[in-house]
Amino acid sequence: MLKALSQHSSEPALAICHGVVKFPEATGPLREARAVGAFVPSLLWAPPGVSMKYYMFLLVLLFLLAALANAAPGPSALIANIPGRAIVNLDGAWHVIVDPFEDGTSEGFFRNEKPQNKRDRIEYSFDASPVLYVPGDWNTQREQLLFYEGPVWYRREFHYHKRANIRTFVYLGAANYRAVVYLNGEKLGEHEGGFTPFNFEVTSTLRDGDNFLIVEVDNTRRADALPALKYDWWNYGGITRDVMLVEVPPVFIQDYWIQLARGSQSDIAGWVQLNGAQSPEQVRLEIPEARLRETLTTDAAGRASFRFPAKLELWSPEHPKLYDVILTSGTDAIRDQIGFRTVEVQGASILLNSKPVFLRGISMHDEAPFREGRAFSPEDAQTLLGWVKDLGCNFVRLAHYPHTENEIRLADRMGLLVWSEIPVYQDIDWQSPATLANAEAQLRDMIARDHNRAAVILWSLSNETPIEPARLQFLKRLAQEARDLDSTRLLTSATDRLDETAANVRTLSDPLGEVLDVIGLNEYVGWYWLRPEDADTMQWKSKWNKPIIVSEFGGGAPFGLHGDADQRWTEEYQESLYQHQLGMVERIPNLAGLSPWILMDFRAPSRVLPGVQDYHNRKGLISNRGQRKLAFYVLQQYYKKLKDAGK
Ligand code: GCB
Repeated sequence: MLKALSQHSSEPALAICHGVVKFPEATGPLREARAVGAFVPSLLWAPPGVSMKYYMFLLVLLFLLAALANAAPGPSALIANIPGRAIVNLDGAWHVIVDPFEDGTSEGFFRNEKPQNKRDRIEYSFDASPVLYVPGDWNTQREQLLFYEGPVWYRREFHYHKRANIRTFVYLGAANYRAVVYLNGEKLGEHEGGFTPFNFEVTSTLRDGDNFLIVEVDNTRRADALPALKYDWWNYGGITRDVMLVEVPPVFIQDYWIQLARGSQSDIAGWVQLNGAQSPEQVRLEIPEARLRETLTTDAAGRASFRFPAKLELWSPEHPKLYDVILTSGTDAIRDQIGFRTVEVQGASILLNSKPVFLRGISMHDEAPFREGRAFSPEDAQTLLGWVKDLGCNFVRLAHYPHTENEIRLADRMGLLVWSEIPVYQDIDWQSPATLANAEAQLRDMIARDHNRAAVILWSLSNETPIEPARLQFLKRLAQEARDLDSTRLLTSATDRLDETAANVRTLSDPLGEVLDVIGLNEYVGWYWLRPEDADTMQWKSKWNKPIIVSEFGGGAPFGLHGDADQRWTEEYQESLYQHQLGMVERIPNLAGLSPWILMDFRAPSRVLPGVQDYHNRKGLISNRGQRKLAFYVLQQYYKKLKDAGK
C-alpha cells in the first residue's frame, strides 16, 4: 500500500519499499543512507495548513506501516502436486556470491546492479562470479565450501513471456536453511526450514521480458532453529531441490485431499481447495478407472468437502495400485496418481487395510549414492529405494527431515510404506514460541506436500528428545496440530528413554508414549552401551500397550575393514551386532516393525576418526560407493525369513 501511495505522489519521486526510502537516481549501498539522511530533517515541519498533532499522527502511522512492510512476509499457501502443473524450470547454473560477513543485504546484492558508466562503484558482480548448480548443495560442488556455514547469494536471470489470465508463482522445493527471495529487486519473502517447499506469488512482480531471481540462502546453525546446533548429518547448504515458476489460471485448484474415509474401505472422502474464487465454483472429480465422476460445489472460502461410495482396489506393498485422479474447475485441470488404503492401530498392532502388518524396514538419510551430497534427482531416489527393496523391506524410515517428493512418489509406485519426519532432533529450544511456530510450519508443509501419498503411514514428530516438561508441552502441541491436519495417519516419534527396572530388563517409559500412536525406539545395545552378545539376555517391557518400532540400532564399519567379530569397526563386528540384535528384538513386546540405522554411510561432521570415519557415519549397510557390507546380508536374510513366514 505504501508503495502504491508513493508511486502516485508527484514530487519528489520517492519509492518506499520495505520500509526504506529510495531515491531512484542514486545507486549503490549509500542510496538508502543518503535518502534517509536528507529526508528526516524535512519531516520535522508540518506542511502549511496541517495541524502539527495530526501531522505527527500521520508520521507515526507512516513509520509503523513502513516497519510492517519491512517485516518478513511468509510464503503463500503451498501449491499441491507440482509435478502435475504447468511449470517453467529454473534449475541449472546460477551465479553465486559467497558472503561470509553478511554484506549482501546492505550492499544491495538483491538489486543485481551492473555499472552503468565507468565511474560507477559497485563492489559485487553476479556476472563475474562463479556458478553453482541448482538443485544441489554448495558443499560438494566447490571444495572450499565443504565446511562452509553462512550466507550464499544465488542469482538466476531468465526471460519470461507474460500472458493474460495466467497467475505465476515461484516455487522452491527446498533451500537449507533460511532463504530470502527477491524477484527483480523486490523482496518476495523469507522461509525457514531446510527441507520443505515454499512458494510466492509473482504475477505482478514478473516482467514481460528479462527478469532476475535472487535467493539468499544461509545455513548458519542456530540454537533456536530446527534442527538446532548439534546433529549427526552434514549441514548441506544451498538450493537443494528444484526451482520453478508455476503457471495457473486466475482461479485454480490449490490443494486437495482424496483418500478413503477414515475407518472405511468403501467410501472416499476429502476436500478440494480453490484459490482466487470469488463465488461458488464447480469442481469435477473423476477417477475414470473406478467409473467415478462427481461434481462438487465450493463454499465461500473456495472449499468443497465430499464423501461418496467408491469401489477401489486397495493399495498395499504387495499391490501398489495407483489410480489416475483428475480434478477440473473452470479453466484449471490437474491430474494425480493416488493410492487408497487404510491404516490404523488396534491394541499393539498396526493394521493396513484391516490386516496386521509387520514393518520390515530400514532408516535412510536423503544423501546421494555414489557422488555424496544431498540427494535430489529421480535417479538418486531410484537407487536408494531400489536398495531398500533389495533388502526385502516393505517400509522405510525417511530420517530426520522431509525427503524429496521424488522419493515419496517413488515409494508410492514401489509399494514402500513410509515414515516421514520433521527435524525436531535431540535438544532444541523448547521454550521458544518462535521455535514451536517453526516446527508447526515444517509439520504443516510436510503434510501439505505429501498428504495424498498412500505410502506415507507415519508422521514422526521428533527424534531422541530429552525428557523434560517443556519438551512434552511442545510435542503435545505438535501432535495436536498433526491430528487436526490429518486424522488418518499414525503419529510416532523416535524415543530413547529406557529405565533399568530389573537386572537385564529395560522398560520404555517416555511420557511422550501417551501422546503417540506408535512408539519408535532407538536402542544401541552393543554399540553405545553393552556388547553385542549382551543383547541375548536382555528383556524388554513397555509402559504403553502400543505398537513399537525399533527405529534405530546399528554399529559402524567402513566397507572392507575385516577382523574378528569383537573388533570394533570391522564388518564382522557389525555383522555380529545385527545377528545378536535380531535375536533380541523378537523379545520386545508389541514389536510392529524395525528400521535399523542405516541404509548407506553418510557424511557427518562429528565423525572424525581418521582412516575409519573421515567425517562419515559408517553405520550404513551399504557404503557411500554402493558396496554391500556383511551385515546387509544378515538383515536381508532375516527379512526373507519373515516374509516367507507371512509377516
Ligand atoms: C542416533 C541418531 C542418529 C545418529 C545415530 C548414530 O541415535 O538418531 O541421527 O546418526 O544415532 O549413528 O549415532
